Amino acid sequence: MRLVIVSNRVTIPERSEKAAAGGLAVALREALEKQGGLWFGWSGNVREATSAPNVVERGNVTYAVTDLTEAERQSYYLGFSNRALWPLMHYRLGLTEFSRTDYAGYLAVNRRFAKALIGLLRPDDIIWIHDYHLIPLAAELRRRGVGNRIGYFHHIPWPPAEVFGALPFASTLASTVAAYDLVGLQTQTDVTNLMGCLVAMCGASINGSRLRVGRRQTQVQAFPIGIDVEAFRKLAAASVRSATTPLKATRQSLGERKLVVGVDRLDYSKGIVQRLEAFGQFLRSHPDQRGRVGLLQIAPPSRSDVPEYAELDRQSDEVAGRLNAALGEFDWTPIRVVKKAYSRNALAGFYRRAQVGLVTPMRDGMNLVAKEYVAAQDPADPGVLVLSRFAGAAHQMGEALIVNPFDTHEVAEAIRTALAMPKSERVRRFEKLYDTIAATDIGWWTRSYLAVLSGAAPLEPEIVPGPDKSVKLPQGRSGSRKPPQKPRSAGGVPARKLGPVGLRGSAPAGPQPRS
Ligand code: ADQ
Repeated sequence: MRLVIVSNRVTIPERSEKAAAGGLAVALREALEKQGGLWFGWSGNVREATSAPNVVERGNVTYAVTDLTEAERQSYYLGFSNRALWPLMHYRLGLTEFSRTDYAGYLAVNRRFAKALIGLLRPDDIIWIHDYHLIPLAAELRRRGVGNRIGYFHHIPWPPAEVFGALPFASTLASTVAAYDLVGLQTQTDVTNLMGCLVAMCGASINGSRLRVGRRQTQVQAFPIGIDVEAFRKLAAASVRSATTPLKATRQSLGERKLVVGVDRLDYSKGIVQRLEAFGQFLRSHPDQRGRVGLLQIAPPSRSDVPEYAELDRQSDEVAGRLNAALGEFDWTPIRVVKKAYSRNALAGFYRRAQVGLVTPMRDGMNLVAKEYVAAQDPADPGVLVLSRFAGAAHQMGEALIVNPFDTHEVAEAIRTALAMPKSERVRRFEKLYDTIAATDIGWWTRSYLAVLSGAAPLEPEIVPGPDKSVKLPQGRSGSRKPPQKPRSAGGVPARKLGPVGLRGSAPAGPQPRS
């Protein structure tokens, strides 16, 4: 059975390039390499006219990429995907810009992708489609007679029907989800919301985790995405010894001062401006802390062509400048905002050096930074994670300090609590968090999803528990620092039923572009 992955953006690796550690792209590439496969999507290039996909072989993986025209990029990518679906799915109706032209462009690109993909498919392929750019792709494939198993993973939140229903043509778009055999979401809340949309808008009926719309039956389950915990742990440990990473320079420039770190794409969903304000509030409420701790916010710009992102760029500069002017001293700058991407080695070093990881999105599908921060800590003297309750990660990571990012005072007090937390308490929380993320790492995620999609694993309605309960872990895998004491019931598909997907190597520089 060949695996076919479809995602908005596809980067063809150089011939000599080894798999880099960490990201989703790497985990997917390894899954493809393991069983042989095809990766299809947008090349990232824009051309005046599009032609047949460019097909490139790398080992047993075939990459097939197609360009977009400028009109397609505007309507499908910048318009409907990033100005309508992205804010809508993040519960930001005020920022949602709908245009019929963009929607038509979105559907047309999905149709074009379906036509191009069909020419490359084999009868026994299983097809795994990723993210909100491509929701109607399976429906387009089915219309053209494709009967293969097709799965979809939605990386961002799915909002309740009252929010999703504000989108013109919401029910048409929602109904296309029924063309999939398996729909994966990050949390049980997202599962409930998607099911609610399909019931309210398409008359779906639900039986456990199965959803029926007309004659089609779809399995809808939560698969919380993870990171390559072991690789990240090693990178962070190595960063301490390295004489060249930015960590050394950070050490020199900070001296004995404590560090709070935030790492995000510059995106309004990540709550960066609110976080800066909360740090300012913390320094105002606790003047004894001035000069003793600094915030490093790493935030490379993304989607700068979208006006809301350009505005956020300006706003974050303005807020950081205002707070630094009001609270700084001649020898201490409270907030440093660095708008560039770093290598994973450097990020791991920053996480390791920081006493507090501040991960406070207003809404987030999962948030991998929360997991990276924990993976990078020194087990003997770990830092504290402050985590938004609106990140999918909060469903698994209850031992973090969970905050409401809309409440500046609460976040400010959590920073204070984190900085003052005794070591025994920090170690206790860290150990639980680490065990959770190690047991549900990126290899677990890929295996679990593909086992259900391919029909090798039983469909399990309770694959992941609901909000605010800590996740039930599957039996430990080699990445786990401390294997669970007792065998626990599956937080997903039992590990023994899943084929191994090893992850190794070192890491891509910079964030993966949101595909
Ligand atoms: P994103 O919105 O991109 O992903 P996130 O999960 O935080 O958000 O992943 C960002 C990645 O980019 C992390 O691996 C991080 O290390 C990296 N990164 C961020 N800033 C960086 C910098 N300055 N330099 C280098 N790397 C940087 C979407 C959803 C999330 C979901 C993921 C995966 O929005 O909710 O967790 O997909 O499903």
